[in-house]
Amino acid sequence: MADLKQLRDAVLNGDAKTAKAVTEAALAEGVEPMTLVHDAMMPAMAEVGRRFECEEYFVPELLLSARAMKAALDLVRPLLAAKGSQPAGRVVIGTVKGDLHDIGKNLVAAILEGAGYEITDLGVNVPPEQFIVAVKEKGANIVALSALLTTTLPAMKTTVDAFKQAGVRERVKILVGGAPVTQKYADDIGADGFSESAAGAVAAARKAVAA
Ligand code: B12
Repeated sequence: MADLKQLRDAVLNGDAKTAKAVTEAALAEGVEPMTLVHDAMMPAMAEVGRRFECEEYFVPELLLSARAMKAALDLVRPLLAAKGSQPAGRVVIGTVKGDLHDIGKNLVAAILEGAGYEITDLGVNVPPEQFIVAVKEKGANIVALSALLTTTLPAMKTTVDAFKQAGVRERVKILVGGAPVTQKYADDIGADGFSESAAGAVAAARKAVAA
């Protein structure tokens, strides 16, 4: 029987080896990949965040937990990928300039991929120009921006503005997300969509494209 608590504890304790082994075993037993993400990995990261906020955890613990989460997520991501040949849309995704957080962004990428979108993941600390070049190269119709720091939120606006200045703003729908991002902020900077969760990203993408 797959032990979701063991996976949750492994991420919480920064034990990448166990996180990977438990994920492998659970998938082999036929546990739904999204169950692992929603019922074990995300609650674990929420608890990591809580511990960090009340100074029970510090940056080294955060890094270890992030690494354990990534080890588990790497096994799940390919299984979320759609089997259809025609993509639902082409998405360029990245964490904005100055920001190194990528766990939420990776989840959003995995879930969009699972919904049939073709994903180009530019990684973290991505300057506006790099998003623009990738959109042109890939013929993308959606850009997804992630930010986790209040200090990097303005980089979302800078990125939206750079698309306008480059004359390619009309070509794409821009989605924004990350813990400090709100619907109001998304509206203020002229983004086309927002979701506070990875699960809501698919609906946000569909809504933005249909608008
Ligand atoms: C893990 C972590 C780290 C790790 C990151 C590892 C990694 N590979 O990502 C490390 C240790 C590197 C780190 C570093 C720092 N961190 Co940090 N970190 C966190 C922590 C604990 C968890 C973040 C996380 O992964 N959450 C889990 C994911 C699943 O949630 P999420 O990112 O919010 O994403 C979800 C949604 O927001 C949404 N979403 C996300 N992106 C997008 C995009 C789109 C388009 C859409 C639609 C949706 C969407 O979907 C996701 C899934 O549901 C948070 C605390 C917290 N409670 O959030 C602090 C936190 C974000 N960090 C913080 C800080 C201060 C830092 C540092 C400055 C610390 C330091 N003194 O060095 C550095 C900054 C480095 C940098 N330049 O970026 C602060 C930010 C405070 C603020 N208001 O700005 C937080 C809030 C902790 C705190 N309370 O102090 N951090």
